[in-house]
Amino acid sequence: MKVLDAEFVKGYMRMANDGWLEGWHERNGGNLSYRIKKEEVESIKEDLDMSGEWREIGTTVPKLAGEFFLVTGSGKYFRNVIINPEDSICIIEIDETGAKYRICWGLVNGGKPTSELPSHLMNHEVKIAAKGDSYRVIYHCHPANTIALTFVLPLTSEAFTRELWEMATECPVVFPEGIGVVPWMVPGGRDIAVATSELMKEYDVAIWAHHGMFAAGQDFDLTFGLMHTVEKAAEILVKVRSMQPYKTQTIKPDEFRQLAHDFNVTLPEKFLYEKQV
Ligand code: 2HA
Ligand code: ZN
Repeated sequence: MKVLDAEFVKGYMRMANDGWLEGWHERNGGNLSYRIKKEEVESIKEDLDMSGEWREIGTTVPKLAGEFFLVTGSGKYFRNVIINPEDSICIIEIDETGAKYRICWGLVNGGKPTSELPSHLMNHEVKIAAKGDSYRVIYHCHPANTIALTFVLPLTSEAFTRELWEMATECPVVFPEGIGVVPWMVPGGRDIAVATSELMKEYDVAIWAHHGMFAAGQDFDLTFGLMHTVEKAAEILVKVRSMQPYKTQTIKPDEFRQLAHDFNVTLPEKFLYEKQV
């Protein structure tokens, strides 16, 4: 089968375009990676070129040896993915040491995978260790409301989790583990990848202060839905704070405990501290 006829490629392109339509991908902002299933790789093998040269990833991901990923290209625009996928995205294979990759399809006009490849691959590796084989998608975007909050909330997991949980009753059910926060760091390298993947051991969402957000999930719907839920909660908080500095009422710690009980999720007590509304 041709790569562009595969269902997972269609799902990937739809998600990329949905992110563009949300306004989360100005210029070349953001990147998306999908860890391709073994049977999906088999189904498109005839369309892959296995003669590309091996290049350094910039970090090592030994648990991903031999895996294939569909990823956005560095400097490519999300708005172009749906109209010119062969130019905008690529399939890469990781070598047996986990230190190198080669391009097997796509980027027909040259280029390389996303500048955030170390973060994507280290996040995938951490998710395999934490969740087994189920997590497949890592998504990075630049959603304005979440970024705006990184200028006013303390840059802690406790502050972001609790404030965003309060903004919509579905939030603690959608991300019961909470949200990680990475302080401002230079993007694109191993250091920010290490910091992000450390948080991904515990959380499915990591916010990059003054930059954007990473989300991890089992499939395109869950990962996009998670990003959408967090950013919508951030939008509500921005609106609330624009009206007045403090809330008049909110969801209280005991109400979260009641919600956790009824929805059968565990909400860590560290997020249920006493505070001013
Ligand atoms: O431009 O979002 O973090 C791609 C990015 C880098
Ligand atoms: Zn970015």
